[in-house]
Amino acid sequence: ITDGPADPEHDSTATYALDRSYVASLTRRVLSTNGETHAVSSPIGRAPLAHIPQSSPADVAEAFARARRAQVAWAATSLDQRAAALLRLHDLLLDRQDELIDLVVWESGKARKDAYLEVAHLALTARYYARTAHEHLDPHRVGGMFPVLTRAEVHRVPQGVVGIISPWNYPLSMALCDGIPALLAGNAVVAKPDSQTMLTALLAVQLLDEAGFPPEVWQVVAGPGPEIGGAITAAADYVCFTGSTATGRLIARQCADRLIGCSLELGGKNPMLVLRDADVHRAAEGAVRGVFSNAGQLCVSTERLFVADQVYDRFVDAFVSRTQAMTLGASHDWSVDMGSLVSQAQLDKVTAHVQDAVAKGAHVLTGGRARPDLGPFVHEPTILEGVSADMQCFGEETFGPVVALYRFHSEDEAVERANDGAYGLNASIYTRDAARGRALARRIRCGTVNVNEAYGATFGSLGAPMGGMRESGMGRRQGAEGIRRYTEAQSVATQRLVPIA
Ligand code: TXE
Repeated sequence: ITDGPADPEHDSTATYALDRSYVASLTRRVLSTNGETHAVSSPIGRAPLAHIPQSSPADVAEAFARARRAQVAWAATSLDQRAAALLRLHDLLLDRQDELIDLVVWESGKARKDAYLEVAHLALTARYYARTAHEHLDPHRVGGMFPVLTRAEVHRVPQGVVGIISPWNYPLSMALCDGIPALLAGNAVVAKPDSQTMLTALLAVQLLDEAGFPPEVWQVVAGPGPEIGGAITAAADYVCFTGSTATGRLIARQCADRLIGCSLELGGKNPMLVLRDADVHRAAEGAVRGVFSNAGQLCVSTERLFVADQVYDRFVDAFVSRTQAMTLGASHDWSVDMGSLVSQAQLDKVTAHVQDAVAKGAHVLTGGRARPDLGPFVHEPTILEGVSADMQCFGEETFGPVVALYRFHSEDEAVERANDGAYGLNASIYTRDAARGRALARRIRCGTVNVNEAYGATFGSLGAPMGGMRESGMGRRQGAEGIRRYTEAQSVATQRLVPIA
């Protein structure tokens, strides 16, 4: 495997050429008047991709003014009309998947298989919300203390204009998955996708336009987080943020000052528990997906693996051999199992965590090195043993293809260690006794717990809310919570005109 020709205009392994007119057709959707641009290059051979127009704080204000005007008419359309547009978006996503996957791979360097999962996740999200819109949003009658005298009903009123600040790790699904329910609920959106992955986000917006959403209800701004993100939190009626815990905390403070709501999907240090009765091969297969999908740049990915004493050696053999069989690379080839990290910054963080652990006595069972021969930011899938509390990767999120293995002797001990630390996003449990797994799940303080799957269950059921406890954030995407957060409850009570005695 090599990192390919790395020429976005002429790469024969990609389906679409990123020529100038193609890039220009995407970037014109950014609201930018100051003439400034930001150069973006690909993790695949550092190929130059595009110059993205940058927005100023005044552009952000203008984006909000336009969105606010458009939102009124949008909220007056029927829920069925908005749901129909979502179903058209679903079809467009599937029709244009090769093009979308190409862009995701160019911008993020991830494996093509991982990029495909983004398309699937987003299309399913669009369909799920289109089909459940009435269930989540229809007004409903409530019984009052004196129902004979009072008719009380609860309506779901849109927040107004929602600011969405999204990261680079899932350029396509993060670009729209939080915005889809916001639009469906009658809001307009001002979105700031991450600078590294703007082209994918802009192609997604082009599909929104083609699906029939009025362009003015989805404004796109671009620029550095503190300046442009700050202008968003200063003007939005509600903010949805996905990113680091440090930035999430900052945004929460800004929103608190303005008394507006926000949802924050932040970091994790997600545990997996392999119980003594687990099918070790299934658990090892799940661990490969849970740890190395998207090269570990996934909020719900497994970074701590607790294995029962009785199956430890068998599990480790199976996990290490499966890991060593993975095909690495930074290219458009479908054969790549684990792709590149997104940037030098991510590679530096992963390398620092591994080197720090090794310097303090951890043992590398497999991996451990960057692979510049395969791509500038490729890092081997890495399994560590002997990680202790003085090492960075013990409690800090690595957000890369690195996992620490620990042995446990009792389930109480495993639960206690899984709950240790600041985060509470996702956990997984492997056992042949599903009922025992579910009972154990209830003792783990994470927003999602998967039994016999590393992270997939909540994605399989988009009706299940997904998000973090403690420093992993607040609020939920998916399910009823994922759409009702974009509304305010309004109660309307009507007194019946009975004669007053
Ligand atoms: O995050 P930031 P970075 C974690 C992961 C990663 C680390 C750093 O551990 O290694 O964070 O990544 C915007 N106001 N996650 O530096 O800074 C910024 O432009 C408003 C986990 O990318 O949080 C970008 O679009 N916005 C995570 C987004 O926030 C601001 C996904 C994320 O940037 C801002 C990504 C500000 N003051 C990183 N500062 C997950 N939960 O999946 C920055 N931004």
